[in-house]
Amino acid sequence: MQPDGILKAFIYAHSIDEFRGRKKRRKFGWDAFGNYRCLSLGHRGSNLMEDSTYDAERIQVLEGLEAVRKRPSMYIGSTDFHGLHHLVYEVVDNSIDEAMAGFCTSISVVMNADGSVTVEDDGRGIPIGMHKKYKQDALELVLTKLHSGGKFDRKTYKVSGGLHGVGLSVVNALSEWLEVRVKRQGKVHFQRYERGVPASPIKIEGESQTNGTIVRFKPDSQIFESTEFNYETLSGRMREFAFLNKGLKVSITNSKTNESNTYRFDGGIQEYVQFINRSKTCLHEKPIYVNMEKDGIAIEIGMQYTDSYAESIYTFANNINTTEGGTHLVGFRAALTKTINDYAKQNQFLKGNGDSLSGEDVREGLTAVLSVKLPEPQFEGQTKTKLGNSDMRGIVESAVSEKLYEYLEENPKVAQACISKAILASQAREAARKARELTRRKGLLDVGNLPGKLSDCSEKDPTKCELFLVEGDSAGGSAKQARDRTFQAVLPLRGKILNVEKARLDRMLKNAEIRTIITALGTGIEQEMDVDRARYHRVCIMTDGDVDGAHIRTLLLTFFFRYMRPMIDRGYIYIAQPPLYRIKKGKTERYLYSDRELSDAVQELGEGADVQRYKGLGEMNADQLRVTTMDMKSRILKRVTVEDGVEADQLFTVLMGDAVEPRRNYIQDHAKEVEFLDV
Ligand code: 0RA
Repeated sequence: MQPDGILKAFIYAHSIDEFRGRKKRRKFGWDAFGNYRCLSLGHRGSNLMEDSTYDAERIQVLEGLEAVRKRPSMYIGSTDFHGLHHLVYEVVDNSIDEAMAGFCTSISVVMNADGSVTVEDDGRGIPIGMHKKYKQDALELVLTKLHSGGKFDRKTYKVSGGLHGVGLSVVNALSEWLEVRVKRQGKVHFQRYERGVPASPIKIEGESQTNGTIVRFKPDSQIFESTEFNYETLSGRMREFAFLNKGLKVSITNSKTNESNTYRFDGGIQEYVQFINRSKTCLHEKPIYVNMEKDGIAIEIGMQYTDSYAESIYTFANNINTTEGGTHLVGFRAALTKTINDYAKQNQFLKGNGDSLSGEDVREGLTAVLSVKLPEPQFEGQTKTKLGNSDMRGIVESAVSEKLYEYLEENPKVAQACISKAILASQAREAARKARELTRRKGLLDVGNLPGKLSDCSEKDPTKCELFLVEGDSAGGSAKQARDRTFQAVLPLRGKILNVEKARLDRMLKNAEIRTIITALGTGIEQEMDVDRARYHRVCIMTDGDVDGAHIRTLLLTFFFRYMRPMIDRGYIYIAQPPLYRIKKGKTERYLYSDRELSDAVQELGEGADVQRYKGLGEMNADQLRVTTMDMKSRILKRVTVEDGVEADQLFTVLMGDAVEPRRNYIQDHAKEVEFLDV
């Protein structure tokens, strides 16, 4: 999974269609437990026999772990990059729980040279000692029995739990080996597991005055597509954990490269908001901050207005990023709209009696982070990232209303700045509404009235349809010839599209290229957008491999990120991968998609091979474009996903916004990766 070009580390593009040469051959057969499974994942029988308490309970445990190994995706979502990193989050989650319960102040994560990861905390340590009911040591139970973590009544609610909340046993089952050290009762207890099965009894390794848990595990290469951890990814998540858990120290180290970071934020979410806004121009210096606990529910909110046009609201429930929103977000929005309107009316900011500011108006330019912690979170929605607990709406709404009104009254200057901005937003929205009405009247947002430039496909089922957004009329022409017209549509884009980071909606809707894209997609825009009306479930951005191409791609991604985010979240946006080189020797001809492929091919074909570098799509004829970039059988498409919404938001602001200084700094910092960025 290679991060894509300039969006490296923030928006990852994942290959679909095929994983070249990645397919693993596995042998399947019947195992000792009567399961049909991959035989190469076998247990070491001797481990089992060593222990005499090989009773029914134990068989159950093993069957539980077998189930995990057979269908890992059911427990950790996938066995790709995400699933792999999920293992670390799962272990850290347990330490975070210990921190939430008030017993742990520091967590450290180390990527070891042997590919394993060590997570250490200074909590109470996993309980040691025979468990009466299960007739097994508590430590072994936590590590081998599914969901056993919750079986010991840990007083507080399980706060984090991870997206899948599956516990240490799942990590254990999916690790080639796992070693746990528990510092408790003055001793260091040690046990090793192999593929979830104890490889030793619990031993006392030494003495310790302090308490804590150390888990070291090596992900199983028989399970995961790749077992290489990414430092940036882990580091970003650890930073998020630290922001969301005020005062907790979280450190991360890559022992291969000696990179290291230690995060600790005593300001919690207030600092998080400042961090997100660090390269934006803010309307007030300090974020408005709410931090309260009531009836076992914790609410922490930070909010700060900036001069930008986008709203950036991030919500979390029990440390999980609720990207689909939910009741807490609904409550927050309701409180914001109502409170700002109340204050504005009370202080004669709004003239007419019927005048009021809409939700969009009061959220323009707002950066907010909302974090709730509650006993039994219900996660709903397509990706289980929507909070469902209905009482959260009222709780958040009243908390925010009260604190926000208080804040506005105490800070009249800030209040005035925010409300003036909302009024401007309201006026712009009115202009946009008029523009939209105009466009609607002309039928431009109407699917029945598709732009002439669009060469549509004949298929009508959106799940099968693809739209190629192609840079330039000439490449557009080749793409039209190269496509399969039954399901592939082509829309050539002339020149640069508008930078939406610097324009409000009304100006955006006056831009011909943007309008054409909206019409072709059929979704509408912003609050009127309905992703279910998308006419294509694959929208492929196809630009030249030069500076201009990279710029146009970024402009398009900015547009989708800011105004059609659901298209990205649903996985409908892709980046076409035209080849970078063609190598030819005699009758052998090959297209190469990376410098690595090129050097491999040069080695293989030896002297006298002729290499051509493609700078633009225009250098390929229609046949070449088909084979290399458009034909399902031979192309590679990369799906655009937002790995980290906060980082992506920041990146778009930096790259496409007004401020020159942060952009220059970013480009200097990332000079090596940013091959094609013009300043
Ligand atoms: C169950 C019960 C208790 C603590 C833990 C589990 C625990 C698990 C992990 C995993 C990583 N770090 C951990 N720290 C604690 C409570 C034990 C007690 O009451 O003393």
